[in-house]
Amino acid sequence: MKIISAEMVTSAADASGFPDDNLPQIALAGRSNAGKSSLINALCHSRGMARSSQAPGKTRLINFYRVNDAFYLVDLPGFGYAKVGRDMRDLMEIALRAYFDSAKSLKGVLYLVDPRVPDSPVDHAALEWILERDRPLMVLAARADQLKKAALEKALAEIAKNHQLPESPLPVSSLKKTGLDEVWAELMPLVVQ
Ligand SMILES: Nc1nc2c(ncn2[C@@H]2O[C@H](COP(=O)(O)OP(=O)(O)OP(=O)(O)O)[C@@H](O)[C@H]2O)c(=O)[nH]1
Ligand SMILES: [Mg+2]
Repeated sequence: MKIISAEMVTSAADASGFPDDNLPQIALAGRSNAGKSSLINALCHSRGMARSSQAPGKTRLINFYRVNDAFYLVDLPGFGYAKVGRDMRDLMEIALRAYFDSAKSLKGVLYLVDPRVPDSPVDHAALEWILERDRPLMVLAARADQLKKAALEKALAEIAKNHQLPESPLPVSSLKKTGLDEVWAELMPLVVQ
């Protein structure tokens, strides 16, 4: 995908703040720290448009990035992050729920799994929750550079088996910029109107 423009448009905690145009949206979901914000930057060739952090729980609101004035990449708060305190966790959950319930233009979900944790209970719960909402889902193995080839292959097979995926997750690395063209190839048909 040729990126002509990519900009942060808005950040919202509930449906009143979501964009009300009808541009298609692709959401990035996954456990906290899986690398969602970093992947948005990598996909858009941007260094710091989406804020990432070593400390999990960085993204707490729903952030909308408009790409090529044609569609949005939507950065969601991490699923299941316990250390932010009960009130904040509730707010993050409410935001996630509000997003999935109200996003008419949500065309697909990229779900990031950390291949170093191929059988996370949080991923089980989150994937089940997303599948109930019936949106096209693509599972990625993020931060793939952190495993050696053989270990990565093993993790990909385990993720597919543990989560009963129809196919192996696509490995991506925002750091090494690998797998990005493959992600765009999957997204392209979902975002062209
Ligand atoms: N080695 C490596 N590290 C990565 C990669 N992608 C992200 N990271 C690191 O992982 C940490 C978390 O990345 P984020 O992009 O903030 O993760 P997130 O999923 O947005 O996290 P929350 O906003 O807390 O839900 C940061 O320290 C990143 O630098 C990658 O492809 N390879
Ligand atoms: Mg984030």
